[in-house]
Amino acid sequence: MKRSLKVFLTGLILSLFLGAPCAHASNPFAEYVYAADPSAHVWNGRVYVYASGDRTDAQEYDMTETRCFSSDDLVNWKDEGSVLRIADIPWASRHLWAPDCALINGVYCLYFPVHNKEGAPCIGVATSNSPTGPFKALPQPLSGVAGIDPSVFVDDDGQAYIFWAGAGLQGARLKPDGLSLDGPAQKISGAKEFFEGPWMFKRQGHYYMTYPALRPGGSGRGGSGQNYDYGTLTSPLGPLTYKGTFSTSELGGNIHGSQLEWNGRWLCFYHDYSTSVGLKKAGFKRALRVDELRFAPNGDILPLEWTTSGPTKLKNLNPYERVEAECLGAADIPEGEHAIRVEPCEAGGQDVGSLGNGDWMRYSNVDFGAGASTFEASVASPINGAKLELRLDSLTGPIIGQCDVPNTGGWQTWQKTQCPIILAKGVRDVYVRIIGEGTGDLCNFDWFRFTPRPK
Ligand code: FUB
Repeated sequence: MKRSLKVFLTGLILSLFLGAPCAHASNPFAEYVYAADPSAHVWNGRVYVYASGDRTDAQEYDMTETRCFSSDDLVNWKDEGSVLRIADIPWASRHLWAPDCALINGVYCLYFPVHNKEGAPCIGVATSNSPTGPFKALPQPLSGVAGIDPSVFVDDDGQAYIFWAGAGLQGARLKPDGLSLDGPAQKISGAKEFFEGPWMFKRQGHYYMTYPALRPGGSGRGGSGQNYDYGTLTSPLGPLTYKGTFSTSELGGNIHGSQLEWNGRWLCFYHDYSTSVGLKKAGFKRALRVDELRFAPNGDILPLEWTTSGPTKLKNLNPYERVEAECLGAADIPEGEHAIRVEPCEAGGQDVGSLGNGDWMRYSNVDFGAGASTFEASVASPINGAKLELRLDSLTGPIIGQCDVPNTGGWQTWQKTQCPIILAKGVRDVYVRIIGEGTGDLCNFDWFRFTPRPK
């Protein structure tokens, strides 16, 4: 046998039986859906990202829903669905834009900009006792605020501040329940070329404010692009000392995001429109990204390095516990259109719907340990003959199982299906691909779980 063939076969056998390392890109994340303006917070060991729900048929910034995504590993992102819709805000008309959420006195307060029925830009609050809603909007917008892009910073002493883009960079204290201003709005001076999207964080006792800024000579929107600038402050309401630009909207359009520390690492969430490039109205169909944020020894923010791999994983995925189908490391986006749809599930939470022949989902860093023996999934379909095909590491990787999807009698009539599993050991990526006849929808998928091989 030739040496090269021997090396190849040895590699293949080792990867099949020992487990191959997984090194898959995760930027943009949740790339099967358009979303923008990510505001991130960590609560109870998960990061929650609140985002503008850009429309697939966007003509402008005509968003009608706020979306939420969460993760405990920074690789697999659970699509929590739509947590607020314009239709649920009695005084709103259009343009449900960049949101933020804060935990104030045990209540999750979602702050959102939207135009009122008279067309004026207002900021509203909706509350819930869960970070994923349902959120109920207060009957009136916040009084004393006119503008867009709210963000809320809660200081170490529990005092909450709200910032927004109005007549320049504005800020105010919030009352202890977070539901109204405690004092007048104040203009924060010093934010050179400020355009929108303010975000405050505190590091080593210093306050930082990041914001999308006008590029010299640019309009701040559209083709001219934006810079991502920042300054530091000695107290939340300023003044701000301008420090510079740490990133820029590489494709043009805008950039807007948030920064936080998690497990000793600083992260920057932001957006571009890399999943819609070449499509009509691409700049209104944006994609979520996250990368590590680094600082110089003197505290300056270093230029943000945009990566396709994203931050390193925090942990592996345990396949022996129930995994929600919408907890995705990646999914199919043929030619920029959306192949899969995450939708409310009548069995609770969300499911992945509209699955047709060839559609696929990836679950990353699945830790099979010594090996799995069976796969069980909850599926729904009014069609005969669909299957879930499971492969390791890529769409052409080894097949580890194939599960029939029974005709359950309806798109929301759920049944369990099971199949034996071979070759799944160690830490691997798992691709679930739908196989069946025709070009229409074949099945919906709610959750799955593997069973470990008996010792
Ligand atoms: O998402 C709509 C608008 O685009 C936001 O309010 C701005 O910050 C910009 O990202």
